[in-house]
Amino acid sequence: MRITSFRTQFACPSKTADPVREPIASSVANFVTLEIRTDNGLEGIGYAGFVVDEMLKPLRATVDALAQWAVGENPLAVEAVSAKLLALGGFGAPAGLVTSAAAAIDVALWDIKGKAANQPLFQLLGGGSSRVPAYASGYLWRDYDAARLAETGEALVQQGFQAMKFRMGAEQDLEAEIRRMEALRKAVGNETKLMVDINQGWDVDRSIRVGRAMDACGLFWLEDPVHHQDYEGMARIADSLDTPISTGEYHYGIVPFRHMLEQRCVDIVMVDLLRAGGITHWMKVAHLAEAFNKPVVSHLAPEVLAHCVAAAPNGLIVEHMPWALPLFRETFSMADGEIVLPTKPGLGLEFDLEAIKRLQPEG
Ligand code: SMN
Ligand code: MG
Repeated sequence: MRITSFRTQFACPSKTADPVREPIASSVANFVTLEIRTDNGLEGIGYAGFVVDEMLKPLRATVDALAQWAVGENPLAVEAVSAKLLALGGFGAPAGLVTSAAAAIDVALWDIKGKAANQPLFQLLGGGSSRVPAYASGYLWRDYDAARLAETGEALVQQGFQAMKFRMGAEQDLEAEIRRMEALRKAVGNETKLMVDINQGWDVDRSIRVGRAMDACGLFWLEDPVHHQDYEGMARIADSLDTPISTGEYHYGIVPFRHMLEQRCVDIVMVDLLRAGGITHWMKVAHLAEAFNKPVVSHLAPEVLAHCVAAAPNGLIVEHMPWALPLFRETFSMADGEIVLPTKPGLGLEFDLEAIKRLQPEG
């Protein structure tokens, strides 16, 4: 089998996102979609994105350049194609664009691989179940006061979510941070898993001080309290707190995860699909984490990564972030707080070409 052609398009759900309820989506829910075709009539899809408007054109140019290098290659040879594209792209430098573009292609090739084998992706990757726990991520923002946080959290419980992530790090005084957290806990009850994301906003001392209050609140994890490359600082925080530390979403490729795991700065390994380099590389990090007896969780792209979390023996929970869902005709369903994956071959996804047409950027 050979790759014969490809097509890329822009798709910007940011255009229709509500800037108050979905502040980040209205800035970064922008994508480059990719369709790859083969000489035996199979088609695989993928996308790159989660970038501001201004980055869309360079991102599409990078996907186009790398996809052109993939034409003529065997789509089933995912490792070989990925290695070739990363090398030609300058070994992932500039990492942001090249690695994301290579990841989009890798995802499309796994989709083809699943269709060729007539198996859903989670099964092809070795998973046994189409169901995987998920947590709501796109709703509880840093600038919400305690009342808004509590009200939104309660609504998510009503919708059936049993786990959800909120953000902290905007308050000047520690008491205010803790009051927000306690208000949310009270609203969602002790049975709901609560994660908190700091997006690298604190220093080590503040992380340990607020983190001790979190230990009392029973949080499921504390995410990225300090800069993602501060392995030593992250390790001190992890050592000082009972609340598990999750980090990893900001790292490119697979090698940084070796250092994070060796330095014991992570309890729950979070891996981004596009920054890792695609499904091939996401699964490698999952297996590396398994060797350190650590669970792995996804970052963004639930319609793709739910397959990977379902397949990894140490897969813990999927981030349910809905930003890319408008690109597809149908995705997964939810039942009892879990994602139920489609059992069609490959990703089980089809682009909604009409929706994509409506989501074109201006100018
Ligand atoms: C996040 C950061 C940046 C873009 C999207 C999402 C956030 C998360 O850190 O973990 O969801
Ligand atoms: Mg995060």
